Amino acid sequence: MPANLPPVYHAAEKRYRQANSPEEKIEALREMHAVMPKHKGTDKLQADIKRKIAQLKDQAKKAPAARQVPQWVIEKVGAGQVPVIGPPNAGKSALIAEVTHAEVRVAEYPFTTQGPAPAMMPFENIQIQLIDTPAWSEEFDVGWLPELTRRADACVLVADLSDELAEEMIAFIVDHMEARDVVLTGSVSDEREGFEVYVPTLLVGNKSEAANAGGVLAELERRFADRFPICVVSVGESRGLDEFKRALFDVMAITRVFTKQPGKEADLGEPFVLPAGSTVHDLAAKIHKEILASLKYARLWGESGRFKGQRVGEDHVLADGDIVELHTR
Ligand SMILES: Nc1nc2c(ncn2[C@@H]2O[C@H](COP(=O)(O)OP(=O)(O)OP(=O)(O)O)[C@@H](O)[C@H]2O)c(=O)[nH]1
Ligand SMILES: [Mg+2]
Repeated sequence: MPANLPPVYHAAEKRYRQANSPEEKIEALREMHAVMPKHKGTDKLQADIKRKIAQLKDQAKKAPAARQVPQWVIEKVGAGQVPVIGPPNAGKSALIAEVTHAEVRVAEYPFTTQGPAPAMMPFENIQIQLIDTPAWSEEFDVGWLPELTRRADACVLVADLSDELAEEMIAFIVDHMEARDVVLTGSVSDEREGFEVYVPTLLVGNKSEAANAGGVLAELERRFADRFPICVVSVGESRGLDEFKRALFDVMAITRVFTKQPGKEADLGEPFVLPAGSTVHDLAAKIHKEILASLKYARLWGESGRFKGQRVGEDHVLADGDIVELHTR
């Protein structure tokens, strides 16, 4: 007998699948149970849900420590995860407050931020996940920052242009990351040496309105211009923030692609986000493995095509803004 489950059931089921904690899972399962029609066709499903709730309750009671994930493991959402790192008082939190809608603590005293805090930054048609982090300096070693950065898609290093020691502070962080096999670098690279991970990084000089900012910036440029793109802002005076967003997007090396159905208009809402250099094959794989398996060819509108509606194969490399029509067998 078909179960005929209502939309509210499917919504709760989706919540269940996306839940991170047993408590959230139990809540979603209870909702699923409450809203499902009770008849012969759903007997087995009802029993399954009750059993699952009982198991989760058991788990939650037995091993509260075992399910704890480290605080620096933050679920990735949006087009990429980007920790914002730097010495005390550089304006990391202030920058995040300016470019996202998140409420973060900004204060005159150092070490204001204690744990990692995610916030979404809208950029054109995508959202980039910034993570506010505690200051890292000689006085205070944040042991988990390299771990967070290792898993990240890019990194923002914030220097304080009003601080004569800015160059040393940034060098301290870069060196200590490297000692933990996290290499902050300007552009994405496929090179791998042993356990080393390369993280594309943007260096931001903040407080550019400060009297001594020019000199401090010159020092930073002398040391790091070959290594990182450098972007100069004044969060206090809301200067350079659009350039910051664009520079971060560039460093992330993202390709945004839209899809369309044959004979229909393209859906220009939310793009698929792929690493630069991705192919038609990669796009199909990202959408669904069945689409990938039955892919015949694609038609293409945009930068990477020679003409509108050009027919291309799986290996065709996509460009930012391309519109792709996938044809399957
Ligand atoms: N003059 C000036 N001050 C700024 C600017 N941006 C931020 N500040 C100030 O710098 C101080 C530190 O800002 P925060 O955003 O808390 O700095 P943080 O890097 O998050 O500091 P911690 O969390 O303690 O590591 C605050 O008093 C801000 O108002 C700027 O562009 N110019
Ligand atoms: Mg802070």
